Amino acid sequence: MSQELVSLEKRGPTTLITINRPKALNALNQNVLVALKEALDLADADPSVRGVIITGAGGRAFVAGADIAEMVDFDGVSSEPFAQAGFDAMRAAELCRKPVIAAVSGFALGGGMELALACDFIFATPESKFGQPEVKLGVTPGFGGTQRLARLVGRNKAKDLIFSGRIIDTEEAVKIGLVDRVVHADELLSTALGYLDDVARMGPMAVAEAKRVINDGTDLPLKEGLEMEKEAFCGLFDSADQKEGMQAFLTKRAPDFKGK
Ligand code: CO8
Repeated sequence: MSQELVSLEKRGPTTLITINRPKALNALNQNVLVALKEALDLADADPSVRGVIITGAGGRAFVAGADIAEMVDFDGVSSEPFAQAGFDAMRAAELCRKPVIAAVSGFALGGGMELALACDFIFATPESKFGQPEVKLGVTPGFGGTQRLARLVGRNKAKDLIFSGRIIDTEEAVKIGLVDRVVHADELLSTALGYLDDVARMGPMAVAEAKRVINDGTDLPLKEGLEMEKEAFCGLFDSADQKEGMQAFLTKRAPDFKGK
């Protein structure tokens, strides 16, 4: 993995993934996208990891978008591997069986906002800025913005942001349901780490299943989503974690979950 572009650090039960191109405001080029997917896959596969934070180096930007210098000469065919690398990296965040928080300090624009949208939560500072400015460059969002943004904030609000390409501040981003938590920049990481420390005390299989059923089930008709939930719920009764969690409650002690 290109350690210099994407760094990985273990902080207690959490993997901190930092996109590290601060001079280009952490713009996503193909190498960053590949390294990001690798980092997320590693975190997903490691049972000692119970949560993930993605952030950007330098404080000025989470990610200011896909790398415009790398894309400028693409045509319809040569753009495909880049689009696929973005698709794969964003899907890796979405499919990761641990909660993933985007810790956004500064700009989250274009592909940067799309990366944040693929995470489970967006924690931001009062100074963060969000937007899908792709139409200013003559393209649409290409890493999931039309789909994930519309599902999160509604079709018309997504159209407003995407058609106008306007940049919004954290206050508006909270109002439309894009940002989950606002904290001062110097407390951004510690707040995200603290949240994931709390989740790490829960049953990991239960958290993973809840994430999967919410992500996949809410795109289905209600009846099918409810069936999916029922299957996941019953399936967890075959786990040692369910026995441990319920026995711990009944014997008034803290559970010791093994993720099995
Ligand atoms: N790509 C490449 N370089 C970038 C990017 C970017 N997205 N954003 C910033 N940079 C670079 C600048 O070129 C500059 O480099 P240099 O110092 O060498 O000139 C450096 O970062 C600092 O940027 P600025 O000097 O522009 O800093 P400002 O504070 O003046 O402005 C902004 C900050 C407002 C964030 C400004 O940099 C900006 O508008 N950036 C571009 C934002 C944007 O349009 N993002 C969307 C990109 S398109 C996209 O993400 C599509 C995703 C799907 C792709 C699918 C592909 C098939």
